[in-house]
Amino acid sequence: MTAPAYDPENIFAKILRGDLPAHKVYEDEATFVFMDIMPRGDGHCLVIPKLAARNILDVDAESLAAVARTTQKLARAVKTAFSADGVTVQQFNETAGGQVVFHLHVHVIPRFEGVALKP
Ligand code: DGP
Repeated sequence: MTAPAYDPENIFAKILRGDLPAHKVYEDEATFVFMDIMPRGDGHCLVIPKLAARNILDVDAESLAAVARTTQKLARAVKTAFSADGVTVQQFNETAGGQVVFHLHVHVIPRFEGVALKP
């Protein structure tokens, strides 16, 4: 089955273009990190590639590697910044996989012993 095409009008593409505001946390040549607008916990960030990619099913290997590097950097940074006990890293693909915004993104969420994520 053919994957649906990338839609350049998705919300995260608009954030990358500066057409929509976002609380930027980190940026390098290949990736951008900003706060999730509906955080499931304190410090909930999203890591995205700058190149167009719908999700993990169609991203190029180089962008995916850049996202992985930034995700590790962020996971370490938020764990320290929030004095967290752990970090949840989550990623969803296509509607059936729980994806809502169709630009590849990785959730990075600081976690604390005994504290559940908000739904
Ligand atoms: P999902 O595709 O299921 O991984 O969920 C998309 C996430 O994106 C969800 O946690 C909320 C977040 N989100 C949706 N719209 C915006 C927005 O306009 N700005 C920001 N910062 N986050 C958003």
